[in-house]
Amino acid sequence: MTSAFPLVPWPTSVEPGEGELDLSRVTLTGADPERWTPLAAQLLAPLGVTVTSSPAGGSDHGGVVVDLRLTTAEPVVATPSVPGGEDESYVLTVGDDAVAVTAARPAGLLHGLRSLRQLVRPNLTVPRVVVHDAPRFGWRSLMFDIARHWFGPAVLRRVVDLAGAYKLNVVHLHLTDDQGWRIEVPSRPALAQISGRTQSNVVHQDGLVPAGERGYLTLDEYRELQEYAAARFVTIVPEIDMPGHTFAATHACGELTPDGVPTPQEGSMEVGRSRLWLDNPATEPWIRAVLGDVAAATTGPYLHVGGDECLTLEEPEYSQLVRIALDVAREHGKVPVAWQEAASADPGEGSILQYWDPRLDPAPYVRAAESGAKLIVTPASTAYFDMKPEPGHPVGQDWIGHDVDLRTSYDWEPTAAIPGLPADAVVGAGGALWTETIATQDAAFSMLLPRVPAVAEVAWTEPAGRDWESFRTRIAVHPRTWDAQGWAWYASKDANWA
Ligand code: TNX
Repeated sequence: MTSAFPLVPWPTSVEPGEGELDLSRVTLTGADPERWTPLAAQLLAPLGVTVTSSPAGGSDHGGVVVDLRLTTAEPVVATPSVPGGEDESYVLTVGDDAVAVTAARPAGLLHGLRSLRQLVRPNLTVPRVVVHDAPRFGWRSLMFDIARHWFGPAVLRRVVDLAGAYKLNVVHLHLTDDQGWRIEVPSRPALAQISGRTQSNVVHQDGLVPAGERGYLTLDEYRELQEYAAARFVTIVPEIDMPGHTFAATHACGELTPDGVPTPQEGSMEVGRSRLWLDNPATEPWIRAVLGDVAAATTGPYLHVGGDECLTLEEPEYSQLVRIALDVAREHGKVPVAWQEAASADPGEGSILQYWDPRLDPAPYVRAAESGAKLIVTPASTAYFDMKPEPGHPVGQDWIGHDVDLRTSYDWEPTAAIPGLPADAVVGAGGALWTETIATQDAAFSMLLPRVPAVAEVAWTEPAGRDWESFRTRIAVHPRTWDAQGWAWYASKDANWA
């Protein structure tokens, strides 16, 4: 079953039929087929499948009809709700001589096409089957750090494609940190102009973005990226990290420091030394202006305000600064998201905390959930794709103290990650790629693959449908697609490569 149907993430149900269909040519019909043609072609053409559409119905081109049907009927299985989330369920039927994808919402149609792509064999046949499917969690995310090293729009579109291929629906962009600032902010142009030039000094020892590259997203590029992602039902969540991880901010905006002198360029991998100051009269107006500009440029419902690793900031100053950021996000109509440490600011109802560090006492997150916060779970111990998958891996970190190989990324349960937390407080799961040691698209993708699919299955598939032996066999045929798209990957010893 698993080798005939190498679907990742594994669906709610898979009912095999008899025989197979030749899918070398397909004709899209049904709901607005012209809208779907470029997306279907992007998925299927790299495998050799020709895609056309026929708004009038029927197959003018002799290919197999793929009928896309939007129903207004009840969803097959209700998608759990997160703020802004919508139904993503679908039914995919590879029938006697046609394919049908049925969904209540457009996102489900694209998920159905993504599943169809995974069923295409090297000889361009697909096995007859009926797939019913819906996600377990409404938030399924991949975080990508473009602050430590700059990655431009072309790479970011590929990251969206990879996330979408595995039915992740959030790409969280870590846009600011000590080493660099990656988004244009009209009210504080120095941020991008000065700190857009800087980055980690681990790979490029001058700590500079290569000449000829801008080093930050203009607002036009940011808008276009969000449109690209939205067409694929992926929400971009921007993160402006504060009140720590702020050397790029204090380097560009000297008024943020106690003596008004800009901090030096920061390229090292050390964390926890940078900060904002609550009693500096420049601080709150800066937070309001920067978060206001980013919120205004953001089409999705979320704004991530950071809050992690403020090792030189004491209470209550830390929590007061975080509260300002959470409030500003809300004032701009956004759902605030923050790293787990922000629990001390009592973020409350309508906020989301992102759990990452299993070394810290979980009691504050349990209390935050009791007062209405929701949690998304991206533990460093299983879902940090910058962790080395095995000792001696050429890039990556190892501070979590063990390898994060494919099996480690697969074998974990989001609702059990935080001891004492009620399961219904968890609204999502995902993974994260930090880029202190990662400077190229190939280095990034070889950390993401094959581990992103593992975490995607953790976030999408109910525990009863998850099975390591099945996964390590299903994933083994996916490199054909990765290679066809030019996505680098790492040959984990855990997978059952054919
Ligand atoms: C911890 S995760 C960090 C990041 C580092 C990462 C490296 C988190 C919220 N903070 O600043 O890049 O570890 O693995």
